[in-house]
Formats: sequence, structure tokens, C-alpha cells
Amino acid sequence: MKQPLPQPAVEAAQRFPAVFQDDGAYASPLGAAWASGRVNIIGEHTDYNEGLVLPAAVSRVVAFAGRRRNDLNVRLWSEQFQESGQFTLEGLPENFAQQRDAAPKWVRYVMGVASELIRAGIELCGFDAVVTGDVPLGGGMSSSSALVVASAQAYALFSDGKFTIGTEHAKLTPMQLADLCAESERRSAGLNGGILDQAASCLGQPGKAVLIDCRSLDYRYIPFDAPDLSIVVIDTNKRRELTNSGYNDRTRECREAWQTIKALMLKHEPENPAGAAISSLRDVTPEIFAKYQHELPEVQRKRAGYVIAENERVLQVVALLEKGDHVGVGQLLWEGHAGLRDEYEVSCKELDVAVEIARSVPGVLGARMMGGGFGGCTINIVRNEAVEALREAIEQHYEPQTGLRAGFDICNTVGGPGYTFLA
Ligand code: GAF
Repeated sequence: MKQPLPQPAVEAAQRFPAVFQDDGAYASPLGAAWASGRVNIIGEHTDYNEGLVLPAAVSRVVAFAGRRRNDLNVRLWSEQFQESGQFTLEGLPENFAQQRDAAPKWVRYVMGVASELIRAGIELCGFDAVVTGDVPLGGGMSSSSALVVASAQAYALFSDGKFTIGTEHAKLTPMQLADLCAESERRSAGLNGGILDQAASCLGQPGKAVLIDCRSLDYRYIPFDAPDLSIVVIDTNKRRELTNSGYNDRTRECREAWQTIKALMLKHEPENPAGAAISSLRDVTPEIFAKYQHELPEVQRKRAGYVIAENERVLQVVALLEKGDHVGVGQLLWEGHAGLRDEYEVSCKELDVAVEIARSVPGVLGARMMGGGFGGCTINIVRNEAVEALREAIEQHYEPQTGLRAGFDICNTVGGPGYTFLA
């Protein structure tokens, strides 16, 4: 079915002839593929702890426009990086590490997806494409996951119908694709991330958030379409790469925390089967945590305390959304931010300033840092009539406190990824 083209796909298609003109035969691109970035309403740093998340895909996309080749080469031009890159599908996944280390970072993501698709037994074709997008790079809306999910769509588009995504008879369901994309990102970037970003991009539906159990990979849609409210994303413009941040330390600290709690339980109540069954923080109930928290080293106590409370907040937010209680939802966003700042320690001055400015504006129901942290953006749930007041407050107060100019974006929830022929 022909789908409407997002603007970056239109731009990539327009650029294609000029970029690949030296190949003469190429007048125009054959097709376009795209995927969205995401917001995460609540459930931060819970995914790699096998917990709960509540994201939504939003109207910021990464897009490819290009043409299938008759060989196994993939040749790319990034409008955002003004850089080309290429690799061969031949020898993947075995020669992935070798090819990856010689490629620009953004190309590694596209290569990583190919590597995982081939590992899954899917036959791919080479292609030439222009890549562009409007998901802020390193801005906390998951530009990298939009890139990997869009890459998978591009392989599907250009692979002559050899594999399909998301249809009734598809080789890959959207959640299987998300899982594959998450693994490809881990291998491409060396970040021990979870499935939040890729699943949000793969499962998007307009007007809906999606509650995902990151252990079972079950999910269900939750209405998120109050006409009197806006989702505002404030980009602090504090850039960071999660691979060079404390992100992987947090995954390690969480593992150490559940291992300590498990050891304590096995020691003090060996007859309790709940102790032996602990294999992630997901298995540590608030009751177990209350009993053993005082015996944990401080860092483990703080990390585990945050994750356990955040899983509870996800369930509370879902219940409040189902009742239409957005004031209650907002309150839990403020609380989530405090936990990320004080216990999980992944916030930074710029994120805290943006959240505090938002707190001072009547009609902002809630705000918190979003994504991995250490920079990036905040999500704000705002009454429509307060959106301009929030914009003015950020314009007036953010730069003097941080030396940076903030971005301001009103986001709409959208459907999942797609591809289409352009002829
Ligand atoms: C980053 C990661 F990629 C996600 O998997 C998730 O852990 C998130 O940080 C924090 O919730 O976006």
C-alpha cells in the first residue's frame, strides 16, 4: 500500500539523482524507506533491567531514498553528515567487525542491521541511497534507532520481496524486527542498551503510547491523544555519546545490585524460591528491596531503588492515562526526574535547568529528562494554552544558566516505519 512520504524521504529522493549522477543510468530513486524517533513517557533505564517502558513513536524520522543494485555493495550518502560511506554485504556477518572498524560511525549502524538480517537467514541485495532525517542527532529522541529501523526497511524495500516486515505473512513481526535492531545496535556501537528505542520506532501508532514488557516482549497500546495537551520536547543541546557516558556503568551496577540481593536472600532465607529465581532487577519486588536495601552498598541501593520505583511508576502512569488523569501523570514525571537525577545519577545541569524552568510555568503538568541522559532532551506534558509560555520561559532563562540555546519541538505521535516505491 502506498504510504504518504515523510518530508525527509522527499528530500532524500530529491537529492538522489545529483548524488549518484556519475552512474548515468540512475535518473531517479526507486523507493524510499523511513522510521521514527521516539519519546518515552515513563520507564527510563528499565529496559535492560527486563522492566517496563511506555514510549511513543513521534513525527521525526530518518529516511532513505535509493535504488537497488545488481551486486552486493551498499553505497550511501548522508545529507546530515555530508559524507559518503560504503560496504559490501559479501562476507557478513563473519567480516562485520573488520568492515565496521573501517567505516564512519553512522554507516556502522546500517551495516550492523544487514549483518543481523543475514545472520537470521535473510538474503539481501545491495543498493545506493541518500540518507537524511530530522531526529536531532544525539538529542535523546533516539536518532540511532530510527537509523537502524529505517535501514531494515530499506533492505526490505530493495531486496526484491525476499523479506517483509509487519504484514500478515511477514518474515519478521515488528517486535522481532525491534529485537534484531537492538542486537545490531549493541554490536555496531558497543552500548549495552535495551529494546526501548527500537521497539518504540517499530510499534508506533498515531495517538497511542505502547506499554512494553521488556522481559516477555509482550506489549499493548495505551491511548495518548488528549486534544487539550501537547508533548513538548526540549533539546538541551548538551551533546553526548552514550557509548562514552556512564551508561554501561549503570548496566553493570544494576547487575551487581540484583546479584547482591540474590546472595543475601539465599543466605538469609534459603527456603524462599523467590531468591533463587532472581535473574534481573525485574525479579526484585518492592517488598524484597525494602527488606534488604540497608545491606546494599550505597551505589547499588540507589540504582536498584530507582529502577524498582520506576517500574511501579510505569504501571501507575498507565492506570492514570486510562482514567484520563493527566495531572496525575505529570506528577509522576516530576518524580521520575528526581529519581534519575538523585538516585540513578544520569541527569546533568542542563537537563535539571530545563526541568526546573518547566516546573515554574503554570500549565506544565510534568517534565523529566528522557532517554539515556547525560545530555539530550526533556519531555514535557503541557496544556495547549501553556505551550507559548513554556517556550518563552525557556528562551528567557535557559541560555543564561547554561550558555547553550535550547531546541523546542512539539511532537505528534505517529505510526510505525514504512517503505514505498516512488515510480
Ligand atoms: C538509551 C538506550 F538506548 C535505551 O535502550 C534505554 O536504556 C534508554 O537509554 C534509557 O531508558 O536510549
